[in-house]
Amino acid sequence: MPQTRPAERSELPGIAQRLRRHIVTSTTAAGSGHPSTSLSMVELLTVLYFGGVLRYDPSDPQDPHRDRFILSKGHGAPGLYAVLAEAGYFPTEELSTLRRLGSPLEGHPNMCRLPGVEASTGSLGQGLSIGLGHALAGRLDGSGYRVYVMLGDGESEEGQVWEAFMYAGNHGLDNLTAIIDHNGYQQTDAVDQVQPLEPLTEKLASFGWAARTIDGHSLDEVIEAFEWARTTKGRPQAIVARTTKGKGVSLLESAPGKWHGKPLPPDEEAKALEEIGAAI
Ligand SMILES: Cc1ncc(C[n+]2csc(CCOP(=O)(O)OP(=O)(O)O)c2C)c(N)n1
Ligand SMILES: [Mg+2]
Repeated sequence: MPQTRPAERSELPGIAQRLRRHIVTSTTAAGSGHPSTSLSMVELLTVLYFGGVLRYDPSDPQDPHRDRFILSKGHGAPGLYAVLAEAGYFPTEELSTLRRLGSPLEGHPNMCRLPGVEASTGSLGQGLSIGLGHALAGRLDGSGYRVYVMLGDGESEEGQVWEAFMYAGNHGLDNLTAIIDHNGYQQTDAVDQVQPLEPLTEKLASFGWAARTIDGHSLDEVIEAFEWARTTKGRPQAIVARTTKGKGVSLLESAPGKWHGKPLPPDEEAKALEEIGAAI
């Protein structure tokens, strides 16, 4: 059975900082990609992979008993690649090959090319259904693995997402945890302007999920929420994480609609890295 790979609590801020640096440098080197999308989920990814939540083994990525993490908002690939590299799936130096021809670090995650990627995503709206399939299979097989799916809030407007929420709630799939990266923005505008989701937590509860809202940048709240999810029985769990799109880089935070899907230009990179802080 694969194990969690917990870091000390005191190490988590430094890991989050390294992920932010990787996200900025890899997308600026590529000249494309989604840094702001990736930055909003950094604390969530840090706790999943280093806070003792996910059970995984980079030397045996297909272990049938591993926990699954599915990045449904696949355009957040730079964030996923950063945490997979830090977790030991591949050397961090390879992050600079993001989006290069021939690199397995494609613009959106490709499960056929990169160990640690559980689902090929990028066409939004599908990841929760894929996770649901894993969760059902785990129940049928009597395996104790758990499934975690990260969704965007804009993505959560899609119909297929609500079919999956409905099915998982109706079938009491308590080995399934959804994390909604509720950064308030989608591609061009605020979610509230396009298709308001509120009251999101209450809607999820009405679909049979155990649901709660947290500050997605508070490591302590994220740690506590994953522990709550793991120990909740009889119902799937939804963690609605309030986050900031572009968190940690003031230019990206200042205009989330404008910066969606845009890397920082090279002349803004040094300032961004200074804001994030020197690598620990
Ligand atoms: C099915 C589908 N429709 C449209 C897109 C184009 N698209 C890429 S990112 C995005 C916005 C997603 O917003 P959100 O889910 O809130 O993610 P965020 O970047 O804010 O984390 C859209 C519409 C897509 N990838 N897939
Ligand atoms: Mg969003």
